[in-house]
Formats: sequence, C-alpha cells, structure tokens
Amino acid sequence: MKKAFFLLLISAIIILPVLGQKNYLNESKADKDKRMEWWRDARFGMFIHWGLYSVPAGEWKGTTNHAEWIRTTAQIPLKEYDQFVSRFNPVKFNAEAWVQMAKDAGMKYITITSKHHDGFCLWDSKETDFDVMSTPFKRDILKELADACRKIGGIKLCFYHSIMDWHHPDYSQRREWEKDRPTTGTNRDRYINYMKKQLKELVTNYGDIGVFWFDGEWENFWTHEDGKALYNYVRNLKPDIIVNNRVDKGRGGMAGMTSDGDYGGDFGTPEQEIPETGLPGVDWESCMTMNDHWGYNKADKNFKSTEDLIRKLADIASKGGNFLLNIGPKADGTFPQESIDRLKEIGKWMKANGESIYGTSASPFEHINWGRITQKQTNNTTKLYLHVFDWPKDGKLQLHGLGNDPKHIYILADNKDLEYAKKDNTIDIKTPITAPDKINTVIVVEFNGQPIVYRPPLINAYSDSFIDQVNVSLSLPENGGDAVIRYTSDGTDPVISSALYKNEIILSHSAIIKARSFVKGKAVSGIVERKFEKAEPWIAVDLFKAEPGLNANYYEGEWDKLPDFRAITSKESGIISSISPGKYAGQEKYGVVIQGYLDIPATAMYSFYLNSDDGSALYIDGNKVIDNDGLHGMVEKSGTAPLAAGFHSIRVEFFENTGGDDVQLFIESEKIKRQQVPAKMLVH
Ligand code: FHN
Repeated sequence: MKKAFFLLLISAIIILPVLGQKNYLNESKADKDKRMEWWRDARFGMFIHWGLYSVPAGEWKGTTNHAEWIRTTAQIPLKEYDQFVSRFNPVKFNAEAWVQMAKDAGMKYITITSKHHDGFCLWDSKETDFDVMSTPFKRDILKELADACRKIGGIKLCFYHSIMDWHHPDYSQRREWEKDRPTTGTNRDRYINYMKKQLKELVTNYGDIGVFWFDGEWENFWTHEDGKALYNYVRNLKPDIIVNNRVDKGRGGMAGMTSDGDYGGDFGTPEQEIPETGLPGVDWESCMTMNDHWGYNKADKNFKSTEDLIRKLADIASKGGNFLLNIGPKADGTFPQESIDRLKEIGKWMKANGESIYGTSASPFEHINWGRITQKQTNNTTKLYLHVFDWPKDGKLQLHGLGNDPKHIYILADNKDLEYAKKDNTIDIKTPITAPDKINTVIVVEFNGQPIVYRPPLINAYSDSFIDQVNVSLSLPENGGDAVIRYTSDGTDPVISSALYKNEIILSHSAIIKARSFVKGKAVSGIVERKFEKAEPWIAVDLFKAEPGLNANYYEGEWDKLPDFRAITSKESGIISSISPGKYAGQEKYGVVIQGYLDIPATAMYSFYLNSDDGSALYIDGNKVIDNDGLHGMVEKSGTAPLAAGFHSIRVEFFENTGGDDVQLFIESEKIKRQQVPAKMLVH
C-alpha cells in the first residue's frame, strides 16, 4: 500500500507541472483573433539586424559582400570572430532616437535581433558571457530599447531569436568548413535548455514583448517536435505573445507560408517577396531589406526607392499582410543615412494616409491595374481606399464591379470631395489632372454595408499558347450571384448584345477572349481578357543512338547567380538519371550542368516547373524556357514549350551557395499529369 501511495505522490509531482503547461496548438479561433488583433491592425513594423557583424560592416579580407552571415560566408574561425566582442562599442546608440524614428515612419512595432545565428546576445544574459555586457559598451541594449518603447509609446518591442547558433558548443550542427570544433560531448538538450532560459529572460525582464520572431529552424538539428514544444513553452511563459512560423518546421521556403499540419506558429513569413494574392484567413508578414543586406554592409548602396517601399506597403496591406521593413544599424549605433531618409519620407506619406493601412483588410477585388485597394468597415459603413499608383491622364479613374452605391468619394490626404458617376456598376471618378501624391494618392470610396463586388469572369484554359487547338471555358468566381457571362473573341469589349457564354469555346487560331459579367441586361463587372497564341511545335531531332541518362558536369565555386559555366573547367562529370544535384547533394558552393535529350512522347504544349535552392535555369532546344536564377530558398518557376514528338535537347544549369540545396524539374501537358521528369524521358 505504502509503495503505491509513494508512486502516486512522485508521479503527481512530476506530471502536475507538465499538466500545468497548456497546449496552445489547438487554440480557438476567437482566442487567436483576440491575441492577434494589435498585430493585424499594425500592418507595418521595423526589423533591426544588429550585432557584432556590424563591426566588419560586410567586409572581410578584401571581399565586401558579407553581412550578418559573415562568420559563415567568410569562414571566420570562432576565436577570430570573438575578437569583434572587444570592438563592439556603439557609442552613438540612442534607443529613444531609434524608437522615435520607427514611430515617425508610421511603424507600430520593432523586431530586433536579440540573438542572430552567430550566437551573440544583445542583452545582459545570465546564461552566457557572449553578450553585450562583455563588450566595451557594457549596456543592455534591449533594456534601453524596452525603456524607450515604454516612454515614447505606440511601439511594441518584439524579438527576433535564432534557433541556429554558431557559437554555443551544444548546437552540434557545425558549418561544413568548421573542422576545429569537434562535436563530441555535445548535448542538444543542454542547448535547448540554454535557449529556453534565455527566452525566459527576454520575456520576463523586458516589458510587454509583442512577438518572438524565430529563425534558423531549417537545419536538421531542429525537429517538428522541438518546434511544437518551443511554441508552447513561450506561449506558457506569456500567453498573449505572438510567435512566427519559423519556430517550427512548417514554413515553405522563402515563400514563407505554413504547410498544412500541426505546425506551431501564428503567421507566415515570406522573405524578400510578396505573395501574388492574399490568403483569406491566413496571417502573414513579408520581411524585406531596404538594400540587399539584413546586417549593415557599408558597400551596399542598392537601396529601394521610397516610392517602391510605399507601394510595397500598400501592395502587402491590399493582400491582408504586414510589412516588416529592415534597418541594418552601423557599428557606432546609428542608422545608415539612406535608411533615415526613407523612413522620414515614408512617415510623411503615412501621416497623411496611415488610415488606409492601419486596421485594414485585403481588397475585395482581384487585380486592379492602376494600383491597389484596402478596405475597412466601421459600424455599417465601408471605406474602400483606392491606392492610385498610375494616375489617370484623362481625369477619369474607373472602378469596375462595385454593386454598392457610394455616398462619398474624396481624397484621403486633404478630404477634397471628388465628383463621380456610376453606371453598370462602374464608377467613373473625376480626378485632378495631376496626382496630388505621385507615389500613391489614396482616394476613399465610402458606402453603407459590406462591399458587393461583381468580379469579372474567369477565363480558364490549359495554356495561353497552343499547337492545334485550345479549349477555353468561362466561369464566374465564387458567389457570382445571378450574373451571366457575355464574351467576344475579336478583341472588342463585350456588350449586352455580345455572345452569351454557354459552352466551351474551342480556338484553333490565335485570338483575344474578352468577358464580362451581366445581371438583368446590365454589365456589372470589369472586363477580363486573355490572349491565346497558336504556336508551331519545335522540331524534334533524330538521334543516332539514345543511351539512358543525362550528362552531368560539376563545378566548384561561390556565386550569387548562375555563372557562365562554359568559361569554367568542370571538376568532374558523369551520367545522371534525374534532374537533381546528384552526388553533390548536401554540399555547398558548387554548380552542376545537366544536359542531354528529352524523349517527348507526343506533339503538345508542355509546361515545365523548375524548383531549386539556389539558382537554376532550363533550356530546351537552346531556348531559355525558365529562369529561376539568384540566391534563394526552394522556389519554383514555370514555363511552357510547344514540342513535336521526338528528341529535344535539354540543359539544366544549377548552383548552390550555402544552406539547403536541391533542383527538381517537373513536366506536364494536357495528357500528362504533373510529375518529375521520369528517367525514361531522359537520354544522351
Ligand atoms: O539567415 C537569416 C538571415 O540572416 C536573416 O535574418 C533573414 C531575415 O528573415 N532570415 C534568415 C534567412 O532566411
């Protein structure tokens, strides 16, 4: 009896604390909506990448294209890198100036690197001496920022925190060039506990932290189970904290959205890109540099224009996302002047137009050719904010497809009323000849109730170009209501007397299809058009002998885009049975050229999809069909080619810099469902 009681007592002591840990992975929508509310309203934040890497400022032994990755990209041994600790002394750092600049730019939160991949901590951590208190500066930077946010108000402090750590001995996934740091005796649990204790410091000692922005989750060191556990850990520390999707393993490359599954993370994190369309019900934040580097690089003067940044902000908000715009401060603690200038100019625009960004939701329209649209409902009134990039030259701005009757249309910045007329659900707005704001003039269209939007029909077809014929179907977008479709195939605008769409259109010649929705004899939507081109199939070649597989030539080197491989001597070559990195998979700083012939089974229009990390390109019969070049995560680009049955030359070029690596090619036609190009189609 005694023993059973003792076991019960022990198990209660062990289990209860765990039971005290709430599982937030199945949080209710209502609870999440409440927690995310400030973040969704904010729409605009400042990213800050700052640390020891700002000391070399991107330069190392004559090369100048480094930044926050410099310890890896310049292969700096740990001991040599640690010397930057004694040189980090940002005497001009002024937390209140930073916070005020973010606030004046119209930003609502700051996400700063508490610890980047190099492991250096910007705060006074009791868990390590590899922190700012070991530098000549000896001030707790994050604490000064937290105090400044509290004092100035209106800015939430958030922390970027890297899971990957190139300094802590127990983060056992070393850089492939690091031969001087053996992993014997390392203990991953010890590292994870170290990280958790530091996260507890950050969430306990620095005020009301808004977001943990994790990063560096992609290495094998970190698992999906780790991700779920860490998400719950930080949520239990601070239940209202928001956590990005890089806490776990569900992120789909640089496109940043979370794959289906039980992954931790509250929002997607597209990086250096903006999704084509918003995703209803999905929270996401595009993070971008102002120039080409996250950390300060003194040679990088390739700053995006203020126009580009303001339009990106509007584009992102029109798709229901947040914009996290990066600053890479200098070693002395100041922002680069180019960044300061842009923040000021953005702030001027936000001062006059911030209402069209904050608390808005995605446009109810699809593509708008003169700009973007955001919307906001207050009580029973809707305001559409028309972000006009391309100001009409004829004094008339048209908005097609709005079923509501406007009660007021005006320019947001100066409340100047604009005359307008509405016919067939098209609103013609009379605009001044010159744009009040050449970057982005916001016009408000105000009406009662929820927006009623008649979207133009969809023009569906396998491809815009075809060989013999293409079947075109027209359809209404969801909740198209009682509309019907009228269309033309001679390029003229559809009118009430145009053909009523009933059955599939079969085109055997080039044509422009235009379509429009009509309700009770009246046009209600904009006009959509799609151009179809008849193409001659590329001629196949005869092969004297076709052996299975393709020729692969491997090259070693470090590039940020595809080199001219013809000018480089290959390290080795061989035969490969698929489009893949082959024997070099998992390595870094290499390139491969795969070439031979595609055995095409039937004459048809073929679609190709090229996925790669990093850059790649596809040539067929010498034509560049896909350009997927550049430094990026696993990204897919597509292209089409009209091919006659038979052999066609194929060449895939691919390079890997650092990080993940892969290259895959998919093929599809109306008769072949999308698949990786099978070995039986690859010969040399
Ligand atoms: O490797 C990091 C990089 O240094 C930078 O912090 C970006 C910002 O999102 N995140 C990782 C690359 O995806």
